[in-house]
Amino acid sequence: AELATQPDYSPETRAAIARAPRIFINGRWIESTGDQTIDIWDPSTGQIIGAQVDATQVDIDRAVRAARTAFDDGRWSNLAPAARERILLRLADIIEAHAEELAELESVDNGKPLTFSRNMDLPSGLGYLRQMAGWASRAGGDCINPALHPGGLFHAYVRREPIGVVGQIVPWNFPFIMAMMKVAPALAAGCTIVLKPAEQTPLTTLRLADFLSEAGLPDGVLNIVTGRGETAGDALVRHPLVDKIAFTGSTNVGKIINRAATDTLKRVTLELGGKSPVIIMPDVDPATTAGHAAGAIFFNAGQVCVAGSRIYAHRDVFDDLLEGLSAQAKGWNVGAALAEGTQMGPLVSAEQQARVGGYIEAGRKAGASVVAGGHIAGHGNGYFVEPTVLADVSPDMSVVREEIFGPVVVAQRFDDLDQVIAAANDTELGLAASIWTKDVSAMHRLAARVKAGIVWGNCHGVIDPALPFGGFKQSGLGREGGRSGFDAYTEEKTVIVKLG
Ligand code: TXE
Repeated sequence: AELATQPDYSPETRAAIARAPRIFINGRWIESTGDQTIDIWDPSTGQIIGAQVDATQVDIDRAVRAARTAFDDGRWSNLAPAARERILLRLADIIEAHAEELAELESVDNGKPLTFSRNMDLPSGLGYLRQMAGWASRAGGDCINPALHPGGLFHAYVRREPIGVVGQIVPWNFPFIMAMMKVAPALAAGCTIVLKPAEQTPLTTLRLADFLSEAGLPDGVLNIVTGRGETAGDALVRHPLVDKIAFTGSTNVGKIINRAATDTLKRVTLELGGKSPVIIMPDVDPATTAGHAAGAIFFNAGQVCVAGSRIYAHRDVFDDLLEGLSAQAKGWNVGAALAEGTQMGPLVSAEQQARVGGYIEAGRKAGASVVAGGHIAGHGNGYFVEPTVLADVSPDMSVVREEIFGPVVVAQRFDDLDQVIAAANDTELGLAASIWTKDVSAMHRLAARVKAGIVWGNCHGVIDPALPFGGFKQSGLGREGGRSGFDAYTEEKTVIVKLG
């Protein structure tokens, strides 16, 4: 089928991409100390549409020093918590007033359908900001009675204090949400920030800088610097004045960052890759469940850390499920991000398209059957890959073991609970899983045995700012969201006072 082409951009998008490359430090747009830039492209067309700064080590140092000063002089951390809360809520309102503009910018930059940016990315990112704003004025520690001393001899309590300067490095699959998931709890806790968006998708993060002073955020509290991971990102991770690094991205880079942060024993939270199983029990309606399973993998063109990339369907429903799933794959409307009716856009980059194409090829060579899709679609030079379903796979194939991060799912059958649990857990990753059944006890038995940070029952991909989010095993370290997400930006301090 013909893929719909990209309509013209709005005047707001044209203005945002026409800007000269600048970084945002200490409340001001400034030029880089270097002269290197990185292209910005539209994945729906493959066209270069703008440029961003490729920050130097000196740029990173400036940004970190601005954040350090802003933290150390208490201009943010010493505000009344309710004042921080109000500023964050005001920021959310300002962003919301620009929601339509930001949604289009996100779609142009990342390639995701405009309806999704509008109805998912913007509301969800704002949800994190508003949720975490509330924690600012609800934080506190416990008052604990010492165990080895007579009552009344000591007064002991635990304070929670902001960690300090935080370096935050985000990926390109949900640029706005990821930025909010990181910025919101850090600001609520009283930390100051150097935020680096992914080089593929800097646009909404840069636009955010324009709203900060209007919201009342003091200068230097949130600094935004663009640049390459291996240089700018690495300089941030190694900087001795940074107290914590929060990262979302690939498992490989997560390990590199964790090692680099060890030199100064920075606090580290990592949200890394996944290979999440979708377990389908024999009592479901296969046609309906096939639709849900398709959503679990093809949403955002499969560029989702919790994508349901391994389907395990019970033998009784496997054939019908596979048939329904391939009908879904063939029926999804693939096209340009801004085109009417697009359900799945392009992948973010030529690199990602080639990587996903390579996995499909490797699967084919290893003997997998391509039941639907399987092609890279070259239309209009956008980075499209067809929704793809692979069957007849074996557990050792790379398509079963590795995160593909594209619209590619492998479908396997199982006979009983023990077998499916063993298969589902046969991975070094452990981010998420979903279980589809009407059998309540099977649901909870499975939920307890799957090694994953999030387990969904009869749904997939539901993420909420009130709930912890993060991975077991090599899917990460620490949690974002909820109380644990806020606590991850604080240090505990125990105070013990002898009385009398
Ligand atoms: O990710 P990278 P890439 C997975 C997914 C995808 C693969 C590669 O499987 O196919 O990663 O994507 C910054 N020090 N995920 O290469 O490199 C970089 O600038 C400091 C899963 O794009 O991990 C960007 O801001 N920073 C994932 C961010 O890390 C470094 C989302 C992510 O880039 C750095 C994205 C370094 N040495 C990809 N190297 C998820 N969990 O959702 C890179 N960066």
